[in-house]
Amino acid sequence: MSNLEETLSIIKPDAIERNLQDQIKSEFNKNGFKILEEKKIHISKGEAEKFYKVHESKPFYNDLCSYLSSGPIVVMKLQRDNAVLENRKLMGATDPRVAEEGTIRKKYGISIDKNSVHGSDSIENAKIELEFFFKD
Ligand code: IDP
Ligand code: MG
Repeated sequence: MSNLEETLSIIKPDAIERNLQDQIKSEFNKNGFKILEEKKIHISKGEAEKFYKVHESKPFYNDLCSYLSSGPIVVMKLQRDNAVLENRKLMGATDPRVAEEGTIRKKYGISIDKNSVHGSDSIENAKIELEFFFKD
C-alpha cells in the first residue's frame, strides 16, 4: 500500500550561499521525492517569526529568525510515500555533528544553527507549513 504524502522542505541560507542548491535537490530526486513546487524567496524577519512561532519560547528563537531571513532560501513542496518521515530521515539529526552518515545535514550542515535544511516534523505541521509558503 502506498501512502503518498507531501511535506515542506527549505534549503536554508547557509546552503544557498555555498551554492549547494542543485546538490541538495538531487538528494531529494535520488531518494524518490518529486519536487512538485519550488521557489526561491527572501523572507522578512517578521515572516520568519511567524513560520517558527512554535519555537517562540526557545533561547535561540531570535537568532533563528534572523538567520532564516538573512538571505535567499528555496522552499519546496516534496511528494513521495511517507514523505514527512522519509524527509526527516534523509535530513538527519538537527545537529550535523551527530547526524547519521549519508544524511543531508551530515554532508552539508555546518553547525546546529546552520544545518542547511528544514523539514516538516509531522503530517499536521506539513499541511500548515505548505499553506504558509504555497497558498494557491
Ligand atoms: P529541526 O530543524 O531538526 O526540526 P528544531 O528543534 O525544530 O529542529 O529546531 C528548528 C531549528 O532551530 C533547527 O533546525 C536549528 O536550525 C535551530 N536550533 C535548534 N536547536 C538549536 C540550538 O540549541 N541552538 C541553536 N539553534 C538551534
Ligand atoms: Mg522542527
